[in-house]
Amino acid sequence: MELFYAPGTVALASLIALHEAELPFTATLVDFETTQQRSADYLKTNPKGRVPALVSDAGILTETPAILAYIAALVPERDLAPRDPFAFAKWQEFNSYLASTVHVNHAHRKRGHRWATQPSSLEDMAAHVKTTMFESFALIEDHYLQGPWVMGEQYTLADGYLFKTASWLKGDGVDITTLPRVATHYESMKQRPAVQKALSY
Ligand SMILES: N[C@@H](CCC(=O)N[C@@H](CS)C(=O)NCC(=O)O)C(=O)O
Repeated sequence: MELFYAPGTVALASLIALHEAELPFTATLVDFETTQQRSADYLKTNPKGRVPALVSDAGILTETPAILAYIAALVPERDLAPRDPFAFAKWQEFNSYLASTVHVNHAHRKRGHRWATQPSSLEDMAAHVKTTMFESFALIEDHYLQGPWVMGEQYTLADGYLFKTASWLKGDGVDITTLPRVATHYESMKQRPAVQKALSY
């Protein structure tokens, strides 16, 4: 498999997942400095012009929740996603919340041009990110994060996804120590060899 990634992006969750699964893959850098994500060549792989994209023998996958579910399904014996149908759906609920709400909240700070053009609108959106990120992480702190891992005792690929999104808090103006369970999870994740390998790209 080939994972298209850029450093500092949500693609880290997929890099962590591939290392946790110990699946063979190559990582291909998409250079955001030269806006390679919007080059004609890359758009053939991912017409959305975003990372991550995972190219496998079965086809191309985009969207982090889909990529994580696929990687977990390739190695069921590793229990990287819940087996119980309801627990699996709750796991997808959490991953979907990160993709559809948390990531979108974060993107309003530097990617406001996706939604508005007026400078005052962009400034307003960027200024509000501190609030929306705190609110969504307070929900994760109080409602989703069971501890020590997202799903409780079972480490799953949602943990790498939470780790990546939590890494945005500081830049978004949220002090992670005001979210003690998220902060503990973040520190635990840094100890995992798969995370250290993924951070080295
Ligand atoms: N919903 C997608 C979001 C992917 C996404 O927005 N990736 C960002 C990096 S964090 C990106 O590629 N941005 C490039 C751009 O906006 O030009 C996912 O979860 O994988």
